[in-house]
Amino acid sequence: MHPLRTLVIELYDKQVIQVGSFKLKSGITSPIYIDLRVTISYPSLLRQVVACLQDICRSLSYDILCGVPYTALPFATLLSVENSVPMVMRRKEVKDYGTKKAIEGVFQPNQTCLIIEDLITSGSSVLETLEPLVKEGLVVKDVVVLLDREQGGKDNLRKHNIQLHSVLKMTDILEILKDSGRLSADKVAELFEYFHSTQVSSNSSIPSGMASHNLSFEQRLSMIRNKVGRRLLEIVLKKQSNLAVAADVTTSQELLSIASQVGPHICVLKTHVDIIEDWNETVCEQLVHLAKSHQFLIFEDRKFADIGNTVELQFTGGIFHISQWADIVNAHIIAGPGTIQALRKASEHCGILLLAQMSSKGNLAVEEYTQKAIQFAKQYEDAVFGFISMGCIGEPNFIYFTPGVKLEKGGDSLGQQYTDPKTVIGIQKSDIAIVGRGIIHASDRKEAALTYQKACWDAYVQRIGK
Ligand code: S5P
Repeated sequence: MHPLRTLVIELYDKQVIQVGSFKLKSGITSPIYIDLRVTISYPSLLRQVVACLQDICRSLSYDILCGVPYTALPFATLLSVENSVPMVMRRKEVKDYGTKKAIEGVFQPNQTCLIIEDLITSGSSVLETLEPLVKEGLVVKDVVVLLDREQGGKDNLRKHNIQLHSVLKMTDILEILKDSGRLSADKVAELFEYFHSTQVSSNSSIPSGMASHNLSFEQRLSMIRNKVGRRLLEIVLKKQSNLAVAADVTTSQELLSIASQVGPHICVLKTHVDIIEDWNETVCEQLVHLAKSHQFLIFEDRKFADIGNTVELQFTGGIFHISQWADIVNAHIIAGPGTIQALRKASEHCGILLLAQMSSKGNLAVEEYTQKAIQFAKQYEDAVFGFISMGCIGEPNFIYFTPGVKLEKGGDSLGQQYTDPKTVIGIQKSDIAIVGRGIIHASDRKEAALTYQKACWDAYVQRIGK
């Protein structure tokens, strides 16, 4: 029998691969569960795994090996011994105490390091290992993985100029399990459908520059340069809420009623002031008063996009005088840095978010655009404290806001695409979830806000492993 076929059947028979309904660490339910840690309990199985990895490693050139902790560590160790190639280890814990090294072992800058991983989904664990290796001057070109779930990892790594080599793909596994009679054709068709529909698209996945940090809001507080950003994190921590509500309603009465209903459960209330038909100064004062008493920030989602001079007028003037009451505004980067300069010049009390990605189908904020937004943010870090993005796309000194969040996945008829809070906060590692119709259209908005608050906060707590 072909060695890969033997391996898959053995992985299934030893229950390394299980089919059923499993709640993953991320909170997502998956019809398949793969626990490659089990392989250390079966030396002959472990030997087969390593032999298959070895077949791929043979064709690559490298000076040093590094396994992604923890499951791939024994694989890397055995490969290291087998090939007499030295190994390094990445420390998994966050290094915030000075002298401890991020990478253990002896190595020289510019040596080529081959990363070994057990299983890849989006590629985020590999990227977490990649970052400290690159920081130490090692060169990483290839990753060898036992199993590719084919959910976006290969593309994500390619964006970092890293090539993924896999022993097995999910498709191969399912075919082998079907052919060997382990799974019925219907079951396999159902699993194919699941993997197809849960593809991590390149827009919702982590683009290059993705942060590998796993720092808590407490740890990040002192890293944020802009004072509105810091104030936001203080509120988030105090209220244990990383929920922003998008109050997309058209009357001031509804806006104020939403602000008082959801106020205790949110850190930010997002407005579109230009859709309120009866906006006036008194409404504005009442909203600001509610923000103070319930302790939330007001984010006017104006999406400034014009040349600096026009933006300054739009921000300070007209009938809305946004600069006088908004704590946060956002801007597209399409017109260049002048937009940011104008906002920064007009108000130092207002923090800026840049639109680096969007939630809507077919949007044009692709990888290169996202990278430009990150570059602008770094340039104006005193005023820009974060992004509108589909997850964490940069470093921990910025805050990531994600719109298009709803407990029920799907979308609307005009291109909005929804992702659930657990995925947005737990997997895509965003910080603040923006929920609109999920709460606004609920029969009991207060209760819905509480449900979302809990879901978003739990996902955050689980992510940082508190
Ligand atoms: O890419 C984006 C950016 C934003 S700010 N996609 C979005 O949906 N938004 C805003 O988030 C949008 O303008 C709306 O106010 C909110 C989403 O509302 P929902 O009702 O679809 O949750």
